[in-house]
Amino acid sequence: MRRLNKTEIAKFLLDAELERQDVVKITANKVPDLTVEEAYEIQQELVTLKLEQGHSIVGPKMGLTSRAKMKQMNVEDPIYGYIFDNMVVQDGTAISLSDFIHPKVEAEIAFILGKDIEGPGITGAQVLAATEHVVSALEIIDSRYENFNFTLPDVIADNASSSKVVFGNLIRKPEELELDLVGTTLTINGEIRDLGAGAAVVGHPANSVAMLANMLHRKGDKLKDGQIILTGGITGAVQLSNGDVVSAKLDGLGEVSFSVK
Ligand code: OOG
Ligand code: MG
Repeated sequence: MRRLNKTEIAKFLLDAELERQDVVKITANKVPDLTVEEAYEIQQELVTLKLEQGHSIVGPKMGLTSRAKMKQMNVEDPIYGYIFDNMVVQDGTAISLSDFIHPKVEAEIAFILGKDIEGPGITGAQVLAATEHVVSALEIIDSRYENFNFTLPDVIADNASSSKVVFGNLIRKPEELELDLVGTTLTINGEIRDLGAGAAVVGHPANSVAMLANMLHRKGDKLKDGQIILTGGITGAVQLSNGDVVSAKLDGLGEVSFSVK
């Protein structure tokens, strides 16, 4: 029998995050045949450890939902992870590079739910009916693995590289917009580094939330009223450097920004 201590691996990844020290991916030597299911169990241990440290969940997030992201990371399936309250950075403020290992930024659309959503069989239309508001977001991801090099189970265990998130302050009703047609630019120091539209995210960002509800159902969980859900990068992720001024503009959802010091 192979040995798999899920709590030990969760602690290993949490330590890497707290110490800002990258580590070799789990599948390189610890558990070469780690399955997706086991990886979500490690993620659950990591979530429990964070809750025990007094942090609370803002909402689950989806990742690897666009072609741009799947191609960039060489991984084919969408995944989920969790955003915690201590990961939220105020719009327009500065982050410090010393708080990260090798951060990257991506532009996303976030959904704020007005009702619980419980799978299976949830559709994008049902998600839109249960969504109170949508906002723009910049997600800062910071894989705990060397060079952002991972397999699907590795990145799942690592809470989908979650690190920080900045939400825009223009709050809109989902029915006021065609979310698949929301044009998006990601600008760093005045230069557009990537662009896209909402449809890059599994055809429509609401489909991403529907997928999430259906994935959570497999572990007997659901999306909850009041949660804020990141639907996944519309753009590829761009490496951050000291002095960067980062902003994303999303048509109808305004601008969201931060700087790096
Ligand atoms: C995994 C996180 C992916 C997204 O929006 O696609 C993600 C990674 O690329 O390190 O947050
Ligand atoms: Mg993301």
